[in-house]
Amino acid sequence: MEKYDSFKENLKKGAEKFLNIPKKETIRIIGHLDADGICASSIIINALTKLNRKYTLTILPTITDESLEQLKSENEKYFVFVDLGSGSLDSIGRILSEKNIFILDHHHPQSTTIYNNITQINPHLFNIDGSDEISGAGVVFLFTQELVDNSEMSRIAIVGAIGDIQENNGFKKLNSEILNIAINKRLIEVKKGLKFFGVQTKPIHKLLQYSSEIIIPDVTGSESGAIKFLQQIGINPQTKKGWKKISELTDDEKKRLIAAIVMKSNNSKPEDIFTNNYLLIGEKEDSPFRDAKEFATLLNSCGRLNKASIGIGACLNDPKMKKMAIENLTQYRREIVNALNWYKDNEHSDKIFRKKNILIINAEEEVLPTMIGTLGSILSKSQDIEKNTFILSLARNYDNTTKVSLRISGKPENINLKDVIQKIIEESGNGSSGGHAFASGAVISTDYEERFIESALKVLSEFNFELINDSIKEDMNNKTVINEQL
Ligand SMILES: [Mn+2]
Repeated sequence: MEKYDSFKENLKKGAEKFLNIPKKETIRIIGHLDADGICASSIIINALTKLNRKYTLTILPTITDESLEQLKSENEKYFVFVDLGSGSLDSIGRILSEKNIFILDHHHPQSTTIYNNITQINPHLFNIDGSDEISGAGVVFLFTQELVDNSEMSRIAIVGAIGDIQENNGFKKLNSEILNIAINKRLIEVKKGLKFFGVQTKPIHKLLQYSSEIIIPDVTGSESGAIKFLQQIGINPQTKKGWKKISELTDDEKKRLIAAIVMKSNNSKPEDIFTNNYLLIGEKEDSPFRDAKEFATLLNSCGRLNKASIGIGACLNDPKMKKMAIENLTQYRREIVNALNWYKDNEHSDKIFRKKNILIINAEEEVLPTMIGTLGSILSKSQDIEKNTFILSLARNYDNTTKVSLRISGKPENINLKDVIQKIIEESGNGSSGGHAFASGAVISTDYEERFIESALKVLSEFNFELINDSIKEDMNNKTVINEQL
């Protein structure tokens, strides 16, 4: 049987099993705290509501033994992990051995061990690459379609895939099947547009100024340059009400803008300038819910500020929650500024340690644990940090654990940050890791901070960058754009 048929067969079987859960049981959903995880959670909630099932939901940044011990002590017997779980398969199998578990995930399974109490639905088990063919939200969507008609959530599955950076000039097989459902149901329309982030919501001159994709000499990075550029091509950057957005241009003005960008930018290929925009039908032109990319960013910011429930409400199309999600974005931007200010103020204190190729930041309680990865990502792209510098940052959670994140500047090839952090964990003897090649993280016990930092210094000092090919991978560069362009 073809691998896709086998996967779908598996979805069907899993769904049959799921429907056998007695109606009186409350289903415990555990979702991942990122845009994809929030989408995945809302998709299953939508289906369970239709099926008249009772559920409770918890959103976790990562699975730890402590969180599993907590779940073990709870009364519920039926658990569904969405967009996480496979990476902790053995811990779940060991600690939750008395529970009935469903794992709907697209991350690499930790092992090939079969647990009788675990039904795992994961494309990797069928040789389908979950890193770019389907997201957690996509897996959950296809699963729920076997339970009940949940097709209105296809648009949210696309937001999830975009949140996990699975779009690259279109989608691959399974994601594109889901997109077709959304297009046929008139939920999403795909339009070619300029490769700017925030096309729907930001003024044109700001798009030009802050673009990291379309580079125009004297315009990119300069507000006055961007304004002048618009004036030179006969576009007044202002309206009576304020700064003009792309949606306010006439067709003729749009053509002139595109022609001028094509002529003056440093990008030679059209695919460097244009991108697919996935637009949610029914959302207003200037709404952050209109473009799936902006929607995903909004969900990320909800997760980072521990307000995943607002994001879930937004995915379920609750108008009040959608309004709160937008307000949350303002708060999120403020937190980014706070984190950067803390860094600047403490650059020369003993909380920040710098040596060649290594920057270690221990923010302790000064930066939100959910923001520490964002701080690392922003620093990894900053001019002040030398190329090939590992940025290891730590901030404390409230439960005597510490969140660690690892980034690297200059995006060298052949370095997998998930492997690197795993090595540090093994060296220090404490913690569990997550993430991927270009952004990884861990949760450790706060008592181990010092030992972890020592181990990190040992592991990170062993890298010889002269031997590492540092040519920049185009797609890797694109992957971080979404979260940080705020
Ligand atoms: Mn995911």
